[in-house]
Amino acid sequence: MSVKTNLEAVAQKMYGKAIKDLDDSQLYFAILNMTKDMMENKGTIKGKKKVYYISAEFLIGKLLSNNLINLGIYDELDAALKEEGKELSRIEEVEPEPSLGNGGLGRLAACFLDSIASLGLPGDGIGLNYHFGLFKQVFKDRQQTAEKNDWIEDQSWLTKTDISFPVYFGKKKVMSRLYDIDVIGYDQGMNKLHLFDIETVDESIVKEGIDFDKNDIDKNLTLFLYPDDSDEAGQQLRIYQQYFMVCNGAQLILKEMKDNGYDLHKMYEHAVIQINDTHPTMVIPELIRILTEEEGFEMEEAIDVVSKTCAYTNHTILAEALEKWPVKYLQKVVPQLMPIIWELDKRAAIKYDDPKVQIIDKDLRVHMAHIDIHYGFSVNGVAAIHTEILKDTELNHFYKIYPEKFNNKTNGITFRRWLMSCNKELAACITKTIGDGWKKDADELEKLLEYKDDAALLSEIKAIKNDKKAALAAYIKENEGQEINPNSIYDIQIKRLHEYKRQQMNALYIIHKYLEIKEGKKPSTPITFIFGAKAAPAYIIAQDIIHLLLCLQEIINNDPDVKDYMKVVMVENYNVSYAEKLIPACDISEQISLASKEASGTGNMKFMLNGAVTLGTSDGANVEINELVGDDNIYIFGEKSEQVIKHYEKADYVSKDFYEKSDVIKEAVDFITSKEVLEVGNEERLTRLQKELINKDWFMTLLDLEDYIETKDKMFEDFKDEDKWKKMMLVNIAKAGFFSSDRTIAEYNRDIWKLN
Ligand code: 26V
Repeated sequence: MSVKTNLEAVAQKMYGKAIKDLDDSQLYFAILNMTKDMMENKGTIKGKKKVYYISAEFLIGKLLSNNLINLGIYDELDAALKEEGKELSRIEEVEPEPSLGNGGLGRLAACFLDSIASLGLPGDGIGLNYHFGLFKQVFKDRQQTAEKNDWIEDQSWLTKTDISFPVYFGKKKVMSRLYDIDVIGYDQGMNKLHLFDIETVDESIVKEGIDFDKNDIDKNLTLFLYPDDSDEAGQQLRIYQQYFMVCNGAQLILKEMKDNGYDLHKMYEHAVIQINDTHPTMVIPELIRILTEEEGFEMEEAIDVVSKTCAYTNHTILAEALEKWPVKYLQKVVPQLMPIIWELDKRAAIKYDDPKVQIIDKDLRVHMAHIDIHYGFSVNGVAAIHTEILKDTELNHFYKIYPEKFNNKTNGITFRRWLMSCNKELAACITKTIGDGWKKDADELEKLLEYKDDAALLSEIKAIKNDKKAALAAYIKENEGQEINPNSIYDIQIKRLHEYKRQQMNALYIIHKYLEIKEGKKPSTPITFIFGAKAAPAYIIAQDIIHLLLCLQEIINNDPDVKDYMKVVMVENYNVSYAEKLIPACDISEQISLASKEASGTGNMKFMLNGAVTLGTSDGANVEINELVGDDNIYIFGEKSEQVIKHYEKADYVSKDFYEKSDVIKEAVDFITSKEVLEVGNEERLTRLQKELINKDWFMTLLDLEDYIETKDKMFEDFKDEDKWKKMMLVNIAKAGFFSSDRTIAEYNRDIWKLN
């Protein structure tokens, strides 16, 4: 049956109408239902052993376009709708975006599910069904405010199952409910994303913005992703969420083992649990608890079986991001788990007396990562340099004990979403040139290198970029009310707002450029600086940086001397869907974290794949991008990670010295509290930010600022050399194959999961 016939039947059944008579919303729901049915018909991917990817975040984004592509029916449906006077890309806009993740970590989990299914491997996700996900960002008075993101509709990708488990918080019992989202592989069968909800959840307790009673666990448990955890109730709610996730996950996994008739004593032959950062770490003591208390295991064997089943991925070296829960909190929320955690601590302490590898420290805090490392069989970092830093410094004491557990898995991205879906024109151009083998074997993109001197192809790629830039300009006009020049250079930094990612350094460059233009030094090509970033509500300095960016946007875009040469746009509520519009339109990809701090980054890979050139530090996966494209096709600046680590060890970085020694730096930093900025901005915020930069600057912005300015100026110069730039674009696309998450997952499977 053709897709059109199928859709016509669904439309008749749901609305008693023909396709052409449906409004956009009805048509979306008709397509949703048809697609869900078609996915179901593909059948589940099966095998002797299955991976469970357990994660507090799955930043899946909208699913329609991706599912249609993976089913292989996108083009057919697009054509069928056109015959009825409908536009599929418009219908896609109707879908609400779930925001079940903060950033890279959650998006990685979503890319991984796509690749696991696309490689035909049996593997399910396990997580939570947050009703409002991460907050929706709304700017008011040039400041960030937070509202709830209501994404669940009566009909959605979620399917309610009949699976429900009891979960105990001490003596308090709650019931869960499992919702599933089908994950269809590219030209493959289907896996599942299992999202657990609490039966008694109550959306009506959310008041102003994202405010709600943090103590009312029965009602609030699955309302939000990582609510503000700056206070005690917030932190405890996070422990409630984590335990709820792993307790359900453990029950589901054990149920599947039993349903399949597998021997729990050999569970590791049929299941591998990949623990995504430390948020799901409690799955280890929870499984041990169930096996000993309910399945008749001796402690020794339970620990052995669980340790052979669990593997851990580390995603950061930032100390403040490594979870250490006070024993007191765990004792209150999950008292049944504490005896197990004490037991695990005792056994580790008997074997190793180094205080650095203890699970429970002298201040009675439980180091979650230490549980994973002692009681899992694999520990991996997410980019080569990150894994080396883990082995050499952060986790060196563990590396000495367990060298065989450590391995690297450089992150990747799914090309289905980040090229085939968000940049169909470039995907088609590539296919026309080298065939479509790259869709299943991303390394084939290297064939493009043969066309390095093919003027026609280079121009075509540039023309596609220009079309994407025009489309983005229109979208930004419509959504942000800002007018940008589609012929300007698009310089884009989109990622969570954090001081280590150094949006503030970019802001200082912008100030520098603004002051230059005011003095009459005008750039020959206009530049548009684009930002997208949410900041944690309790992260004050991050909020201050957003404020500065919005002030600069106001001042610069309205200054008649300047606005024809540069503009600044901070887009509101940056999310996956926005990324899909921004990335194909980008010329310069900003990846400027302080070296050693960004574990990998994955935006850097998405930009590269879409023909942007990276301006970055030697950090995370930038290092591997550099190795692949060579020094001529990337712009690297700044202090190297070894030096940065030494600065921290010696505590010898003094930002004030840099501020006082350099006129360029001083001028830019001083401008933050200039008359112009104070006229539109909030004095308290701006002064606080300026003081932070001069007196602390923990992430060494001023150390790298001059090198950044010089390198960025060079890049803008080089942009004028069209032939050179077009070649750099091509090399970046051609070398991006390594960053396909299909490669990453194949490596996880080869080295860790061993599924077939
Ligand atoms: C979490 C927190 C929480 C509290 C305060 C500050 C802070 C700073 C960073 C984090 C990040 C936690 C883990 C994480 O999201 N890591 C990201 O994982 C991505 C996927 O591996 C990787 O590409 C990013 O570089 C890494 O930051």
